[in-house]
Amino acid sequence: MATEIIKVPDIGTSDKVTVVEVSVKVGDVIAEDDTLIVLETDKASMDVPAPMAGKVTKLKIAEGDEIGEGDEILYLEVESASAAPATTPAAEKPAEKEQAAQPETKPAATSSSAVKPVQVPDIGTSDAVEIIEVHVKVGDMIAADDAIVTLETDKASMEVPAPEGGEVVSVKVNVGDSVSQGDLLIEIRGASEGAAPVDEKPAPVAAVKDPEPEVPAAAKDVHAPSIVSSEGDELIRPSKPVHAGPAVRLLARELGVDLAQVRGSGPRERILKEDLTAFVKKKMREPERVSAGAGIPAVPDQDFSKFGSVDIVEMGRIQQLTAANMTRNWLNIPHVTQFDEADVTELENFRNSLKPQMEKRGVKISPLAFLVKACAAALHEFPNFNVSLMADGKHMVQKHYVNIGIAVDTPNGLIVPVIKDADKKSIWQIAEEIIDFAQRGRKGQIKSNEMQGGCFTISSLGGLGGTAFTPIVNAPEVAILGVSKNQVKPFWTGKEFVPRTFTPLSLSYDHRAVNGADAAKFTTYVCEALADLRRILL
Ligand code: CAO
Repeated sequence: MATEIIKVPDIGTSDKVTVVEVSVKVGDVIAEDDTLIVLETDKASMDVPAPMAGKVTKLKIAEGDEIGEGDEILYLEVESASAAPATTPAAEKPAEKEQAAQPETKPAATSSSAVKPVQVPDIGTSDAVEIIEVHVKVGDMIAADDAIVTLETDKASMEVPAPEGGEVVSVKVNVGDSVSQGDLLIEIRGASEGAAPVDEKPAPVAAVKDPEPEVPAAAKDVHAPSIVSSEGDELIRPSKPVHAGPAVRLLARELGVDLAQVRGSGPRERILKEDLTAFVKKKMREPERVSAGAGIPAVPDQDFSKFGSVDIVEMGRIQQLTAANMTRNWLNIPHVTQFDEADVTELENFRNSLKPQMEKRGVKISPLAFLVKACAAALHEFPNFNVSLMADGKHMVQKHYVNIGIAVDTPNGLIVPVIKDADKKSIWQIAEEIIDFAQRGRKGQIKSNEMQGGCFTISSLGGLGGTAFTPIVNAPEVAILGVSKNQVKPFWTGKEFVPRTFTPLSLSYDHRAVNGADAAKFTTYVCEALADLRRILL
């Protein structure tokens, strides 16, 4: 064991530069080329890579220090004193250059096995592609499938794996070289004579990238301090040490991304540019799902195919809009739901008595038409339900018209066409409009202007079932009435139980606009109006 003093290499300037990141700590076992520190001037940032592998025993600098060429960075405990001179700047010691200059038959090991060439395999293109990383050096013992080099086109980056294990006896390429199929990459001395012939080349492992602008070439050179312009960017530094090149660090700072949150897919978990873009894309999609900038973490996607057969089905346009609106309303509105039951025994008797006229007119009056009328009257009685809150939090709009939306279930999703001036319309007119909306709604024929201008919404599940539910307020309205299925129940008159028919009502309201006492008064009024329609005339 020997201790090497690692110093700041030639960084292309005689000025002092700032240490913006110390990427290692005492006790870390590092590999050659691991980033030790990141330096930054007001114009550029640069990685200083380790010139050799070893264990960090002492740190001589800290973040914020101003340092220059020749200053001590750290002490490294290395295997033997024959390691590269500690004062050799990393920039002047790109391992590949030395290796490329070495004779191919350099006796790097005692094995008598034959030396075999490893060439660029079929990479799916006849064009020359750039080497962005060389993962091996002379003397390395590598296993079959270990990455030798990483190639990069504008569409993909790919690792070329070793066809067999053995000792690297020469490296023929450097970072930045352009190579194509058949070019010699390295030579290895096979672990055994019986190993598979090296020309049986495994396919390169490709990672498809988005066709986005290339990072500066300097950023790809991981062996020398790389300098890229960072003029004008906001200084956002990783919250913990990460492996990433200067171009990726620069881009992260420009985008305001903490690289510590990005998972690196490169060698030794090095963060590549595509890792950063994938991270940003994912983050950009998240706010759409939470709406209104609520900052609530999105529910992450899962691979459900692990549990059984699945299909990915695109949601329809109406379904997507409904989802966005429901989320917005649910997150923005403090909801409270008031429950009540309306005794509709007499009303149902009256409605049934109208059946001959319904047949004659060809218009069926469902209980919903009476509910619309009762709610229209209630909005007159309680105008504080006929408002919309303004975004400034200081004003509200008081409406002097009564338009009532009806939630209609259609094959494409939920729509809410509006009965305009419901307070001025007869039960027959309201019933006709409901039937028309239901029929045209299911054919997708409701126009968008027919779904605008509502003051209050009724969502009736009375034809379907249920005893109560909590509807979501249809903003900018401040209340919605949920209607469930009529039930015949025993009612105590004071002397005896008699069967009566009740409609369950669920009034959800925006508690910023309406208080609980008003809600109780509102539902009580609706119940009384349904129990005796003459009240509406008062
Ligand atoms: N109790 C018992 N029966 C009821 C009832 C109630 N509260 N309300 C309606 N019914 C009956 C009707 O009288 C009709 O009976 P007949 O077939 O014997 O005549 C039957 O239920 C079906 O009514 P309908 O649904 O055709 O008519 P409607 O006027 O009650 O409702 C419409 C029309 C368009 C609102 C409705 O079809 C619909 O789409 N409802 C779904 C609304 C929805 O999805 N809401 C949830 C939104 S998410 O909050």
